[in-house]
Amino acid sequence: MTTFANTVLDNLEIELPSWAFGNSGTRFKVFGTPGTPRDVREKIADAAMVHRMTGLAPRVALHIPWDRVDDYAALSRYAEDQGVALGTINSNTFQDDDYKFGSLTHTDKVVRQKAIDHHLDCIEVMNQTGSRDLKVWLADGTNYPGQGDIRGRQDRLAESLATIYQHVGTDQRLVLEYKFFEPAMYMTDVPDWGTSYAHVSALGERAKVCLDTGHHAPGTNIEFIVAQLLRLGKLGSFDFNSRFYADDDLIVGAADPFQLFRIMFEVIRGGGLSDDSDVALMLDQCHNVEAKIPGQIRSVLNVEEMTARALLVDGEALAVAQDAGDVLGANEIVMDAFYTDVRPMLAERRAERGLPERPMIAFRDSGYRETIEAERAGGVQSSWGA
Ligand code: PSV
Ligand code: MN
Repeated sequence: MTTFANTVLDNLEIELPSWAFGNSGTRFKVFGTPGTPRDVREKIADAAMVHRMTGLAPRVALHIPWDRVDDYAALSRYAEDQGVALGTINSNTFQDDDYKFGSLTHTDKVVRQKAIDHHLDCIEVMNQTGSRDLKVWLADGTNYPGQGDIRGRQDRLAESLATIYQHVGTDQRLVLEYKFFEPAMYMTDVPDWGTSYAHVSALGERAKVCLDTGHHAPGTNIEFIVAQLLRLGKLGSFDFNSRFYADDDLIVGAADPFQLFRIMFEVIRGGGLSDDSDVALMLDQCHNVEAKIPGQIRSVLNVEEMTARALLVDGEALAVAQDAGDVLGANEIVMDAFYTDVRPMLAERRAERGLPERPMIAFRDSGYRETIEAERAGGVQSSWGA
């Protein structure tokens, strides 16, 4: 590993979503799992275990109201005692009857104000937890042509976001996530990076785009979007996951590790992992049938592995081949890096840093799973939505 590669890997931090530790599923079935957290503290404890095993996941993102508590300062202290910090605060305007026809875009001023107030509450939570980022994802959109006035909805969205942004502190940021479908099926109000970019650019410096890897049409060149947003200084954060058909929220890098490699290559190329970068890497995943804690460990390891492989690309040789019009030569340089097995090197690196060489095995042998299964008997298991 070069010194540059080591520095980049040292800068790698992947934030975990609290909701990954709760039960989740599809509209067909949510399976319960022994040991599932019953509250946000137990979710944080599980996230801290992922960090102890990997050294890669020092923060936990919360979703409000799923993770609502009376005392956020106390929750922060609890997280600190566990060895992690609280991270991004995700707003939620998609599970309330009032938002059936929209939230920040709603035609009714009263509903719009309710959605704005929810975001102001989230900022208040951030003030208490010391979180930097407010992540906004909206379920707003329409199902049928003519159902809503596309342009009017954009205008109301811009106005609502501007009101929220006025309350974002000088050390805080607003990141606006896009998604091209679901739950609205004809049109969503923030469908793509361009729309998110237009809105955050109008807001100001501390507003950026959140790129969820699962929110693109099949065949979309996501690494292009990464390169462009970094170039424009507007890539705020990632929600990492992987998908086959829809927003499947599967383990990042599971379906297409090569895509993750290509994304990480552009992140590094654009300075997204340099010392002064403010790009946040976060997972946004659910584990429907696999064990949750190892699911998260696997996920952060996948990001680490593809980052390490991307760092093996010989940048100088690549530039020479590109400039010479050596199409296949350039491609081979990239593929050589992708096909290199970095796992032994990363295991060695972990050992040097006092971390388990093989985190998946270390977790299995730790007894943590057996302990939480025994301890977390009774109560109501958390699930997506609580
Ligand atoms: C929407 O599909 C999304 O990606 C947003 O980030 C939500 O906050 C999250 O999923 C909930 O899982
Ligand atoms: Mn997301």
